[in-house]
Amino acid sequence: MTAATQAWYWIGALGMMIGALYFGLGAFSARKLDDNRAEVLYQLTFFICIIATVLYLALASGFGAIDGGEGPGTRTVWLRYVTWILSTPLLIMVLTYLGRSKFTTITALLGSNTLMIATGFAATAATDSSKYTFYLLSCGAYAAVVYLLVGPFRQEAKAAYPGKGSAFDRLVGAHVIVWTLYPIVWIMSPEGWGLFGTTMEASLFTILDLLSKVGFGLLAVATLTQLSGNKAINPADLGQLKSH
Ligand code: RET
Repeated sequence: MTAATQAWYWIGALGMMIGALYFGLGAFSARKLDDNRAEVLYQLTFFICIIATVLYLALASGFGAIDGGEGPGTRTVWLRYVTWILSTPLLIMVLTYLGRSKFTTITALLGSNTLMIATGFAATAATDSSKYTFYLLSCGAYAAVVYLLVGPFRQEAKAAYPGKGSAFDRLVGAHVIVWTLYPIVWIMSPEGWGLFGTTMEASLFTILDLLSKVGFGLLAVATLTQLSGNKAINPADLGQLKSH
């Protein structure tokens, strides 16, 4: 591991720690205010960040990677797959909780996501050309994740929050843009074609992880405030008012 790669891992650990602290405090204050929905989101984002903090500390300490040099397909940062398999389902919980998704949408998302990380790990671990078969399988599973978010997830969220659907367009948009960059970085990195080196790979994945965990967590909390803050007048409530 180069000193620059290690520096990026420290940046990751620090960023995740700040995120964990912020979301952890948020969970406490939401509990005090008896704001159950906010507490759920803060709890999930807290755990996402605290898990990542510990794993970035492990990476910075030199654990979790098998370094075969700079050539294409020679480096395996297997600990990343441990962090991803733990954090991505929690991120999906954040989204589907916010969007009041159907259970079948949640299970399909969780299943496709796990398949994506499992085949992605096989792609990283493989040293012959089967690497690219696994990579394509992983991309297929990711396409299912995108389909479920853009289709059923958005539809259900918009039905649950009439007139406020644009908040979910923004949320899904941010999510899809950041997640799509992962396979692009992977194929260009030493895990794939080796178009750039391990330091660049470490920096790009660290930035993407900070965006998808801390950045997305902040966006999710802001979306909840927007959805519950400026409440639209509920016709049913009006009926009740009249009858008083
Ligand atoms: C891999 C390589 C194989 C093809 C695909 C990939 C996608 C990975 C993704 C990871 C997202 C991780 C996140 C972590 C944040 O905590 C495994 C790189 C499709 C989308 C969001």
